Amino acid sequence: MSIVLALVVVVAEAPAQAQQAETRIGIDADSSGNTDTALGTIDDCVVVGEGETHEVDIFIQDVTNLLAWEAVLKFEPGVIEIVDEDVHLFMAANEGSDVQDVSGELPDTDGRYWVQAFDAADPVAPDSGSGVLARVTVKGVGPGVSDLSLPVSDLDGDDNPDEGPLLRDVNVNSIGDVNGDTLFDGPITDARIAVDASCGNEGDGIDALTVAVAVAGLVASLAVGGLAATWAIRRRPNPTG
Ligand SMILES: [Ca+2]
Ligand SMILES: [Ca+2]
Ligand SMILES: [Ca+2]
Repeated sequence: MSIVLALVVVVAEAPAQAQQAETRIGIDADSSGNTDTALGTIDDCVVVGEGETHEVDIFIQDVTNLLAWEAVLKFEPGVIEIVDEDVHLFMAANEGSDVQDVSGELPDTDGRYWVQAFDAADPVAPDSGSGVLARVTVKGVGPGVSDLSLPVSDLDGDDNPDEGPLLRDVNVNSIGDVNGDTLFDGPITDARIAVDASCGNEGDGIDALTVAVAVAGLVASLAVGGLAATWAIRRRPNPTG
């Protein structure tokens, strides 16, 4: 390799190192606008009706050579249920992929749904970049607001997390694991689904305004009513007259 060529290689690689961003995962409450390998607006809450189904996305950003992943999707079982999932999006986007879906509801654990997939392709077909790990169909089953999260949980109470998002790269290294317990330690974005209910703060503001207007209206009508009553009494003919 000539010195000039070597310099060109160094210069070309330096910015790529500097730009390597932290891998992030999360839930987009509304899948519209997302494609397999590109994300639109990440929505934190949607409103659906009881009996209505809706697609949310488990997304990933800035990953390198992802080959397998798993996460527990936590939700409020009285409000929504998980109907279906599709993991053949980001992981299946590159040529030669052979994505296997091993997701399912955890036994005897209301409100926890195991989403798990790996790319079994030979030769390997790992995926890099950003996109949709899984498109999950949820259904409204009762009024209320359900959190949708990908928690890191300590199930046996020994202060060490034993369940949570786990991402493996093509070399079987855990992606985004800082403390060495294999579980993902990077940023995780949660979402909410409101069934026949308001998404929260915004709605509460409107409700408070509605109440204030109603109270003002009541005060006004009482005042007008009071004036009318006073006027009627004054006009009443004098019984003695
Ligand atoms: Ca969205
Ligand atoms: Ca793949
Ligand atoms: Ca960890």
